[in-house]
Amino acid sequence: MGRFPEGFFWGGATAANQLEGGWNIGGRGLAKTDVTTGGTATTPRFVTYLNEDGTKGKLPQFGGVLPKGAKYHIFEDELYPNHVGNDFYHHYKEDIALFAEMGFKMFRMSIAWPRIYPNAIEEKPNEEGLKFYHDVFNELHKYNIEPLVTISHYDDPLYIETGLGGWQNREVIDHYVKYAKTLMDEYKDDVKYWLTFNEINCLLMMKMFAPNAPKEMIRPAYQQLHNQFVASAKTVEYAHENYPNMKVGCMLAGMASYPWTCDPKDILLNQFSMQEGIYYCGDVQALGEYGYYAKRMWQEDGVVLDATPEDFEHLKNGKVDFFSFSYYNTSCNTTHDFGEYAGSGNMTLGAKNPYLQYSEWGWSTDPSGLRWLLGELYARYKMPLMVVENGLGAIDKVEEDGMVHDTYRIDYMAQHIDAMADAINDGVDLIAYTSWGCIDLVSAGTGEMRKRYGFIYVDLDDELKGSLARSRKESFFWYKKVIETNGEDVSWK
Ligand code: BGP
Repeated sequence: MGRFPEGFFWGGATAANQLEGGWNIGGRGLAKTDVTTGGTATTPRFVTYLNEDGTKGKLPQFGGVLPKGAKYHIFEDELYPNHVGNDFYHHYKEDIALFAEMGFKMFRMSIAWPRIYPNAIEEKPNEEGLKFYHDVFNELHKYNIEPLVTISHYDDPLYIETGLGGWQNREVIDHYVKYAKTLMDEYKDDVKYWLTFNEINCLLMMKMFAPNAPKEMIRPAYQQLHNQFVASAKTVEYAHENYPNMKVGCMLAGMASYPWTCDPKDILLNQFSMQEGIYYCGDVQALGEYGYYAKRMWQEDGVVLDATPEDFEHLKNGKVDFFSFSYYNTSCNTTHDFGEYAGSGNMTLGAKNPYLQYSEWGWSTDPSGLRWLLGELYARYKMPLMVVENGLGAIDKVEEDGMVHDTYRIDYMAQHIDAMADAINDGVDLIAYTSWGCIDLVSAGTGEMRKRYGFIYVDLDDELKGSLARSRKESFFWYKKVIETNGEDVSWK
């Protein structure tokens, strides 16, 4: 056998809110991303709203609470990058043809929930939304590209928050399950691989990023997560009962971390961090129950879950079929003062690792960490793994010959592909690699277009100006060769 098994799924990954555009057409409802402005590596994205007295208000994307009586609002003088994405809504045929040219075997995409149920609560789905995704799947199948579909990727209908009080309301579980069942019934012949929630563990991110935040701000996340776990498990059960050929996976942010020193206190701190960051969610979704350490976390944060005995039954019966995750970087935990090793950029978690290089956005490059994480996850969950996001966000420059020569991206990805090959050689059952943002799209963290990940360049800038024309970067031709050789040859001139 070569480095990668036959039938390995090479491909790329995207999310509806970051690439589709078409935010107010085809009967689509609003998502939070539609009231979120652009930001940069150092300034946050804002959500915009109208105060009761008619004045304009803005809150940082994460961690704020709307003032009493305020309503989310779209202002003419603000830029909302997700309204445009890269306009995949109108370019999908051209884009999928380019994916096919690279030889993609799999395309990870998400369905915009507000395109199917604009406010989540409707009884009947929006036919125009259903048709759009039929068209996309038909196009993919034309080229034998297997879709991998995320059911919820950061664009739940805004009404869930404004009208239902968010995911802490158990009613939302039913709306999600209704939506997921609609998708499975509708696309049973089109889609075999599903992911229930993108980076579900990010709900606990505040605990990780702002451990000193008031407990009452962290607490709701536990209930929201519990409700999402139940929604996910019920979806898995539905698939298993009705469509035995379907495979449903979980999707977590691969928030891998190391102890910064060999001080046993750092080792312990890092163990807690991995439990809180990854295993809390992974254990429920893949093993069917909360880990032993969950009690400690609940105690620490004063959490009393509103959960029924039936919930725990569903969690047990709705274990996922495979485990998927995103992997970009690693971080370090320490009880020591890290002074000059403090991070910068939009991922300032913990101390900087002196052995790694960091991007302008503060993200480290750590291919060995991927091999390590794959091993940890496989040992624990013993089920097929997929790396469904990985890549380098960078500023690309179109050179005089009209092309982006993104050898830095090739270099980053080649190292990670080698790390995956090593993990497979170690014995890990890895079945897919879909690199993030295979075509340039809006950054989730900063809302920028200039933070590009693609093999395909899209002519659009942060002011949302540009022709939207697509062109092949140097990495396009490199990835084509990687796929052609099934990952044997990752070299480049
Ligand atoms: C993950 C998200 C993606 C994606 C990626 C890159 O967390 O699942 O939606 O955007 O990160 O992050 P960013 O866009 O902030 O560079």
